[in-house]
Amino acid sequence: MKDIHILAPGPLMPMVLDQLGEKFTLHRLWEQQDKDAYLKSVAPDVRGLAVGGHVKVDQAFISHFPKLEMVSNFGVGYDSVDAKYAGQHKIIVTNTPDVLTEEVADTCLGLVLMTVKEMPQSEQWLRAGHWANKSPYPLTHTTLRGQKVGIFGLGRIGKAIAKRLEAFGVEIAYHNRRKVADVSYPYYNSLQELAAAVTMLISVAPGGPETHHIINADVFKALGPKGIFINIGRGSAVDEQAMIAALKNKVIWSAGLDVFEHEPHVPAELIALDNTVLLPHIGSGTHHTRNLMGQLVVDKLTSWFAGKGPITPVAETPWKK
Ligand code: NAP
Ligand code: 8YV
Repeated sequence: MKDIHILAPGPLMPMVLDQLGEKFTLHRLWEQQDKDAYLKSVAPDVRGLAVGGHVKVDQAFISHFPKLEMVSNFGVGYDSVDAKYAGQHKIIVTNTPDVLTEEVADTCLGLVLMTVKEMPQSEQWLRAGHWANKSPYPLTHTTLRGQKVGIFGLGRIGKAIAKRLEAFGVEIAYHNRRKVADVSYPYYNSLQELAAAVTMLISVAPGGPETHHIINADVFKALGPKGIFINIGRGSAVDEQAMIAALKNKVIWSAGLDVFEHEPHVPAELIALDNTVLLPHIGSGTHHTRNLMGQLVVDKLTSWFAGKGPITPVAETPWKK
């Protein structure tokens, strides 16, 4: 397959780059001095892209590659790829579903407990010497007992989160665009109705234009002053300024966030608040799971260019070779 040219616009895990380099002719755009000139010279031959979420694969970028057949995305979320445009041009987009589901659900439950039980704040209390010199850490106002949890985005990861939450004995409800056939949790027709009905809202929804700022001031108002907001999905789904205002003004009680609107930049105002728990997008961040994701990125390109068809094409590009 050495006659097939693959471009990696940005860095990827070494195990991905090593395998792609062995199988294909791999171009490492980010390592080039004059990236524009390099792109111009290799683009006519490029048939596959291997990308991570840090690279914007929009219409303008895709248009560089007249022979492009596949975009292999490292991550289940592919909001950085214009899959609709790719679909219109018969370019397959693939992502990395399933292999990260349980890992991300584990992280979410950690974030839920950290936020509800103020674990980072209480650990800080100990480290600062307050336990010995001042007093025990104050009792928390929130508890998982009696919570009703609303999941926005009950897909693969959302269901794995719900399964874990069931073990904690909390009530669960959800909102998606469509009702899920194989669950009995109460369904709410709109995000706002869900927020009004629950005490904790967990967002596991994808990014992209359809969900952009969908979690806004009205949703936080509906969630209410005892409400806890958890985001493990995408930061772009949240109006971050509205969230900061809601946290500052106690429109909601607290938030636990793994994702942000302009990653890796987290607003100083959010960092300054003591009713937030902030994680640096570590949802799938273990060697175990990232290796599985990386292998999928390689396997998808290999399968396609070996004439074996696409593995897990996304909804916008569902066809076979
Ligand atoms: P999935 O199985 O496709 O689930 C997404 C769910 O969101 C589906 O149930 C879908 O249902 C719902 N949804 C999509 N668009 C919606 C909209 N506009 N309004 C309401 N509901 C909507 O995907 P997944 O594997 O669970 O992954 C979910 C997301 O988690 C990813 O896209 C990614 O952004 C994020 N993620 C984050 C991390 C992390 O490290 N923090 C790691 C992995 C994934 P309907 O189609 O019926 O609406
Ligand atoms: C990725 C994620 O690790 O899969 C996703 O959608 O958000 C994470 O699992 C991240 O996109 C890689 O940078």
